[in-house]
Amino acid sequence: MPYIPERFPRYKDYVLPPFPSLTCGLSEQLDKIKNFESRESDILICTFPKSGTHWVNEVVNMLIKGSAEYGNVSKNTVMLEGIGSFEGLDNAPEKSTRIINSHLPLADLPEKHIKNGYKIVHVIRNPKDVTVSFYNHLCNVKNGETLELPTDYPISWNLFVQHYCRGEELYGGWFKYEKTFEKAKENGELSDVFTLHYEQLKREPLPILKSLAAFLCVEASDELLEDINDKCSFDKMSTVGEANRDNAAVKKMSVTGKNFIYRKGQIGDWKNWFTVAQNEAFDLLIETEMKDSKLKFTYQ
Ligand code: PPS
Repeated sequence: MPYIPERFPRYKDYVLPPFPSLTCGLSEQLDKIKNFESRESDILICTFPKSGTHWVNEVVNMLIKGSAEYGNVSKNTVMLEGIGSFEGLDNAPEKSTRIINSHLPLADLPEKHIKNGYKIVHVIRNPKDVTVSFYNHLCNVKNGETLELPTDYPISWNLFVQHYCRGEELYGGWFKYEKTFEKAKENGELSDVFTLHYEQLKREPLPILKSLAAFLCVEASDELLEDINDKCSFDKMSTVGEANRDNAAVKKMSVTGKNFIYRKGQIGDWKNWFTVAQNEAFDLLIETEMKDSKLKFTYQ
């Protein structure tokens, strides 16, 4: 049983989940993304999957609007690798701020956006919680018409945790993704980047929201920040917020018929999944992979 379903399409040295909305082949889609006509006012949210993209997407949208109202564009409809047609983005008024997102590795993001140093919001989450969240995501995607998973998927957690993050997995793996971003920031290849950690946003949301507003060059009163924080809390987003917008598409893909994106929204759920041996092996992997990195993570 392969760790990643064999039917997941391959691009260069990594695989992506199949996106039912695509109207062309994966490599054509990736070419479109590379050549995407970025604008100076665009905000690109870059995350490895399961790092809090939906959450930060909602926050950024509210900050740009200057109001704590849920919008009507869901994260998935502006995720570059899953977009069926770029027409909506191309036709957006010149003066509007387009907020887009992607889980693609840095090398495959829109060239113009990166070269011209347009704004990027980069979210990082500790790799243990990302692994658990990703595993649950895959387990919750049903076999069938939308994502063609083998019928006996998922594989066991034990197998998943051993293979996850090593090299050529989904989206190229967490380690490669985060190390590439870190290096590009150090080299000055990425200039206008706001990096935030999922755990920081969870623990001290208001100072992070304030700094994010400053980065986005928007005025935001303390009252607005508090409102945004409230509307973007896990409880609200999973009940009245984004979860509703995304419901039709996500529910269709879901084994349970529920929106599986909003699972627990906690720091440290990995402790309910990793055995002592799995955790030791994973710690060793982190130590080896991140030996040259200055990134620090919060695991609980
Ligand atoms: S995806 O599918 O890759 O776009 O998923 P992504 O949105 O990046 O990450 C999903 C995880 O983020 C949690 N989440 C939140 N945590 C805290 N607060 C808020 N508001 C919030 N919204 C989403 C979500 O529950 C997933 O994590 P897990 O650990 O699976 O619960």
